[in-house]
Amino acid sequence: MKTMYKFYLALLSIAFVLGSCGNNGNGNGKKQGALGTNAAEKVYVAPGEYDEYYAFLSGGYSGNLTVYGLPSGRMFKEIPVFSQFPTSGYGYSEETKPMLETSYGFVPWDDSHHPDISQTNGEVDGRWVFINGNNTPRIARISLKTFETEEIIEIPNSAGNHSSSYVTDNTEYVVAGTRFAVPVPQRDISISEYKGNFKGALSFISVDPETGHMNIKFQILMPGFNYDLSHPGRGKSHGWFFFTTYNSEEANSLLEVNASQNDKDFIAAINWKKIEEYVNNGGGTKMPAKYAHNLYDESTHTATSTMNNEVLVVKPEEVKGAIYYLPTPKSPHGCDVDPTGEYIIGNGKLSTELTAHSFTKMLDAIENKKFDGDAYGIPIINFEDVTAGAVKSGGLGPLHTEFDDKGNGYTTFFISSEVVKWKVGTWEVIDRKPTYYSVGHLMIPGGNSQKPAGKYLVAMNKITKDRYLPTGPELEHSAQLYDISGEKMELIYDFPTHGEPHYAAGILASKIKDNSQKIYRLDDNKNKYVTTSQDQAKVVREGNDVHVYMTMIRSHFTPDNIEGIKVGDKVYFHLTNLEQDFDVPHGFSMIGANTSEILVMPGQTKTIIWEPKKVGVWPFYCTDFCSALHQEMQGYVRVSPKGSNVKLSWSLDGE
Ligand code: RUQ
Ligand code: CUA
Repeated sequence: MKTMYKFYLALLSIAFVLGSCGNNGNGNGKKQGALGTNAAEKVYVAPGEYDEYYAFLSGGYSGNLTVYGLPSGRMFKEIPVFSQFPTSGYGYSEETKPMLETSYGFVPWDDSHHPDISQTNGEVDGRWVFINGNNTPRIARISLKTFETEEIIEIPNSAGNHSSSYVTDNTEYVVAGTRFAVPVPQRDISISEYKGNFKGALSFISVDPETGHMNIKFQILMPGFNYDLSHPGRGKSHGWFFFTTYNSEEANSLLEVNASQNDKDFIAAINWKKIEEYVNNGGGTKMPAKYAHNLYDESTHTATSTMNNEVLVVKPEEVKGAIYYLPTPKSPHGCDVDPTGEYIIGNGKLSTELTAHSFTKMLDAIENKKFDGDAYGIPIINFEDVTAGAVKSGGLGPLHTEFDDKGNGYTTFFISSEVVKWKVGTWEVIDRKPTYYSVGHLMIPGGNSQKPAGKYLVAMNKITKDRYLPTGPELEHSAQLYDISGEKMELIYDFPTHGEPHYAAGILASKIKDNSQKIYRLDDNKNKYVTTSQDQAKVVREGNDVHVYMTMIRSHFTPDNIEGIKVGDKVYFHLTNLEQDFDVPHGFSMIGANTSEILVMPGQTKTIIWEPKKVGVWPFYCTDFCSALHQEMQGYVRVSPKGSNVKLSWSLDGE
């Protein structure tokens, strides 16, 4: 077994060298592509025209989500999710700080991996996008009306929340699976007792069809393997969910060797409908678990964080006939289901082949008990009785697969740096195109649904090297856009991405565009500290706390002069932007404030705190160039010594 492993390693490194050399020709390949075809025309979106698709790329270690247009590759927005974000003040303003609360306290950073758009009847519907925080396990829901993070729920009993956050055909559930097995409940035990004692929790989070609100409906406590990626069954297999596993060896050290011993690991097939029925009838056990649930209320512009104290857990043996293991070669990474729901593709990352399991064969094998033993009581379906075939591509290191609308699959190969197109059902390879370099995920708009759009494919590459002008040792990752409308794929564009995009989700622009919110209506603003007109602006002292109810409109603040503030005070600036006009934010910046500035959208209220440290007269100003007289949008705060008797006073409009 060891020698087998060494053989793979050798194979991998040779291939990597070959791959790299082959690609080192720099711009040459690109020039041929661009000059040899009408590639430029295909990606050109003329000034004033719109892109055809939105693409939402995860930001990886930025913790955020970025929004691009396809085919232009133009970046429209970075949406802060699991990170404090200076550009908008998310996670800095008093209203949004609760979004980043967890059972570990305030955790203003994470590693975001897999965005997935909500679906109705197996089609992406453009209402929300979900994304996972990998490090401190969380799932976020982002509104595609406001493009703001509206909800974050922490996932207990989980670690390395990686096989997440994929949604079912009608967004009944968004799923989160643990990559690292951990003791459940967490306790002080020796790591060497891993085997048999650690568990892998798979969480099914229900989504309210109206509000989108998330709730952990149940967690399945699976054997302690590593649950790497997942995808829902769809169409005929709707009601099932599939998760790849590796480390079925349950090793706890030197995993690169010890977790590569078994020839096959598993795809876990979970009949969630069956388990849902079980818990709806009172099944499962409530166990104590602390996890935060953070919700942003659009009418108060304010988030709240609630700590939950228990979660419903289900052990596999409690629900007979709901969970099976499908043997899958060589530490599979991606777990992808074709648009019909018939085929479940395992991308064995130490393999050269892809394994296609058949849902129909799986049901038949279950019915006729074609099992090959079990793992901790979970039946293992006999390999021959569940596989439908293999894609023998000759590529190395398959990671992820997506599908088009014409019965083709597209798989990325990390080591041989390529995308391979193959036919679903016959498994023959149709085309292959190099990527530059080391491609991870790929995305076809609507890819995780019954209705993918077979026009563009975005390859998300891990290594950029010489694709762009150098920017020091660190380069942004590179995405590459392929036209997949024809028989052969055509590379038509390169564009840099921000952070490390893992997965992405794409959707026709027309499904989002007209629903996108333009302003917050002032008369709907229910923020506790809202000031709806300038004559209501005021300054209120409560002991050492001073509340400034301030308005902003082109091109002044009300009040713009405040006196009677003292060293040692805590000044709350409650800022309301009175504009009711699309795209006219105002910013607020106060010298010495440890949150530099805050951006307030039309009709919105936000609060920042300033603790004056020094006596003097200190200016503030608007940070967003909002009108010809933006530079005049400024004011002063007079700060007197502690104990001074300068009276609290402020200027109102026209006084
Ligand atoms: S992973 S490059 Cu975090 Cu989705 Cu496969
Ligand atoms: Cu308001 Cu600049």
